[in-house]
Amino acid sequence: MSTTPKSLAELRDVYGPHLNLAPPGGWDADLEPDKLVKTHCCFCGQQCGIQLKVKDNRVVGFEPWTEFPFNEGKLCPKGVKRYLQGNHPDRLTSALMRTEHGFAEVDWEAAMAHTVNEIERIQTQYGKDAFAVLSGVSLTNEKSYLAGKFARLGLQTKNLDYNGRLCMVSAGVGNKKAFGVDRAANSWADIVGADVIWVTGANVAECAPITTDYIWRARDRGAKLIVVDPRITPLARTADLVLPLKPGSDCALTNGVLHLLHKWDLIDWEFVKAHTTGFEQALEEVKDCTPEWTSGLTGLPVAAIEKAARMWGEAETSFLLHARGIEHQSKGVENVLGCINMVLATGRIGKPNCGYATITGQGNGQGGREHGHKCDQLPGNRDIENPEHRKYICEVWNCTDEELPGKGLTAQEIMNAIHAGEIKGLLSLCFNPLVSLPDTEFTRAALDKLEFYVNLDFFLSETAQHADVVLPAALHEEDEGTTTSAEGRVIRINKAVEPPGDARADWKILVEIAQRLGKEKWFGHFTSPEAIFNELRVASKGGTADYFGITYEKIEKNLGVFWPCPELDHPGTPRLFEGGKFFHPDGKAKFIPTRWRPPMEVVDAEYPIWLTTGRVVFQYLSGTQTRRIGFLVEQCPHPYLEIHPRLAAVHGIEEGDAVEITSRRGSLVLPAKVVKTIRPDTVFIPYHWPGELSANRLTARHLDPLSKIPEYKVSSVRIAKTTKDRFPAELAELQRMAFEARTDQANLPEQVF
Ligand SMILES: Nc1nc2c(c(=O)[nH]1)N[C@H]1C(S)=C(S)[C@@H](COP(=O)(O)OP(=O)(O)OC[C@H]3O[C@@H](n4cnc5c(=O)[nH]c(N)nc54)[C@H](O)[C@@H]3O)O[C@H]1N2
Ligand SMILES: Nc1nc2c(c(=O)[nH]1)N[C@H]1C(S)=C(S)[C@@H](COP(=O)(O)OP(=O)(O)OC[C@H]3O[C@@H](n4cnc5c(=O)[nH]c(N)nc54)[C@H](O)[C@@H]3O)O[C@H]1N2
Ligand code: SF4
Ligand SMILES: [Mo]
Repeated sequence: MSTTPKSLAELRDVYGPHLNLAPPGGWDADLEPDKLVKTHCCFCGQQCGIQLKVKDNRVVGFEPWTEFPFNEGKLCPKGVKRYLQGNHPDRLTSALMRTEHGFAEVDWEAAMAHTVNEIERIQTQYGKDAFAVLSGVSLTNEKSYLAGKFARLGLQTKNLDYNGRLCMVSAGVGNKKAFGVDRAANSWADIVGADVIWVTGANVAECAPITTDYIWRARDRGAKLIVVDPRITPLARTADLVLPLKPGSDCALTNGVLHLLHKWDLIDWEFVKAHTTGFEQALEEVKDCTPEWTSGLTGLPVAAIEKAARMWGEAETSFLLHARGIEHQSKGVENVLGCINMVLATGRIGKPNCGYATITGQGNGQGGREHGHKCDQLPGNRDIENPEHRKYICEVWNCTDEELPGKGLTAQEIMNAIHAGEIKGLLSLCFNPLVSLPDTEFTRAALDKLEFYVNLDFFLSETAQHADVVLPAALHEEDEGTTTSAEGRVIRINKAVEPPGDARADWKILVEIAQRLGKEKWFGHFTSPEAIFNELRVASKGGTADYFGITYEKIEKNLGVFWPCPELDHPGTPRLFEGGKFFHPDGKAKFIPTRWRPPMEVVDAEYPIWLTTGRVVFQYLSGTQTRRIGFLVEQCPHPYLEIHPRLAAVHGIEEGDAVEITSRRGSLVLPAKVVKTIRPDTVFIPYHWPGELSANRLTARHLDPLSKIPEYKVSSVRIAKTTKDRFPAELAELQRMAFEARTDQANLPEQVF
């Protein structure tokens, strides 16, 4: 309902007027802590174990937690500096309500009463489904589960979806189709013993830094590494074979490899016959996908394609890893299935040192996609349109089938419906769509059309600035619960400190709203995260993502439990599909034929350059958190245009020059970063910034038809050198902040020398 802040003073608000540079309390806080709390990093899906140092109800630092098996004490820079979010001067500590003059701090009661009135008004006037919920999977399992139940039974709207829709849904759809279950097939221990590791569309060293360690341990044993990416990422620089394909051509490559595996008879026929269906159809689809055909579409040399197929085909053991590079496409699902077909054809799954995984993104990217947080899903990865699944959940929830809404819209579709005026009200938590959805101007226009919008966050995100009510939520270390890591390991998040002021845990806020809406009978018993988890255990029982046998105590004792874990005395399942047993009713895995098709937007005379977007190691997602941490801002203060020297030369562009990048959606002016590690027909922009610096001003709302993921990884642009005075004001502001962080004058002890 608001407009974007424009003046520099207002911009400082967008970026946070402050950076946290020193530990809360100054450098003296290095003093002995009152306690150490064992928990996990709040950022990516690796979910590294960490111990937080707590003094006087403040997190003042960390110690490595070397016993935690996944990372054995190792952390990336974000994990090291995460503790600087607590006690940050920008922390929201009271509820905010929009007034004619901007936001005003209001007491909790006023914010709640207004929120509940508006929900009731909108739903009475326009129908239940006119109020939507958008959520996120930095939330624990408990909160994800609750968000699903809150939308379905608290608000009785079908329109609930989550930010995993921008992240892991292509893998989710592919995994369910092929295997009947959606989880990494293995714990990471199996990476270490593999002879060949195929990494595609994953910037492992920057986005899953601890996984690098597993891959290097394999290399130390002599394993070969193949990396597929239009950019030569830090991991690719250590690879045996790099395949820098054209953006959006992945399915052509996997089809080409399958063609060669068959031609050279590098197929595990025994496995294929005993444990899979559909191989003949998959082969039929690739019969014309010769190396020459593949080369034409991918831009890779025939010899490189043949070498890759041989390395993969002739290995005894192997592990295939992928992430958003292949999934963030309008063919995300096909790309995933193409990878799975390569794995199944060689039978290297469900055995020691053989496996397959998508590297999940957000902290709880795995658990958050299992327990009814998606528009088409019920807990335990059940299907909201399956009568048997609905019946079971109705029993657990004590509701009737009429009371349980059906399938709703996906995240981008919800935003489209808001834009079209069909959805009038929105509650969002843990989601910053103004930065993270494609086509920023469209999202901004949509948000401004909402009649009522309530946002739960601990910082005033760019999206929250468009809300009518902002409710202050709790930081990760201010609440407890569980998450599920990329490996499928369910782990414990422990509470270290109390939330400040009026801030409170998301689950408390959702339960309170539901109760005020008269839904006491469905939510009144949720008095702790453990109470929610215990209901989740029952609700997931018998589903593919079965958590019934997992308890808080068991997780603590075993340092995590892998699902499925159907009974209390079950040890958990680090490796799926052992003995070739898949989760489909016939016990077999399915080959799904994948037919090549081009991306939704291709280069042409007007927009002749491929654009791809992604991440850097020092920033996290929409940046709300990491853009406030001094050290991380110092390392990477603002976005840039990554461009090959040959393409730069054509346009007379040198390092640091201002470049205007234009797509069919909009344009940006960014400094050039001239690097040899990107295809000369492709440019890359990291997406962690808002406003005039947002990569998503350029990207399109093209979706994969099955997973509904946006095609962040492929669009087309034109570029032109321009003058530096056209850099957005934000850029100078961020450079100033980086300088401040570098010098850190304000926080240096008085006596430095
Ligand atoms: N530092 C950091 N770490 C993070 C995050 C973060 O924001 N910052 N976010 C977390 C989350 S939510 C996620 S989803 C993951 C994402 O982790 P990744 O998927 O590894 O990261 P991205 O940078 O999105 O994209 C990965 C790679 O895909 C490549 N790529 C682009 N187009 C194509 C293509 O057409 N084909 C192929 N094969 N590759 C292509 C890019 O060049 C890039 O190197 O990271 C998690 N970890
Ligand atoms: N161009 C481009 N766009 C992309 C991508 C890309 O590669 N390129 N990647 C996509 C991907 S993979 C992802 S995952 C999305 C991520 O997009 P978002 O989910 O929008 O990004 P986040 O930064 O995680 O936003 C979460 C917000 O919730 C807040 N938050 C964090 N934890 C909690 C919590 O526990 N409770 C509450 N109430 N709030 C919390 C944070 O402060 C932040 O404001 O972006 C997508 N957008
Ligand atoms: S790798 Fe991920 S979980 Fe581990 S410290 Fe870094 S951001 Fe945190
Ligand atoms: Mo993600």
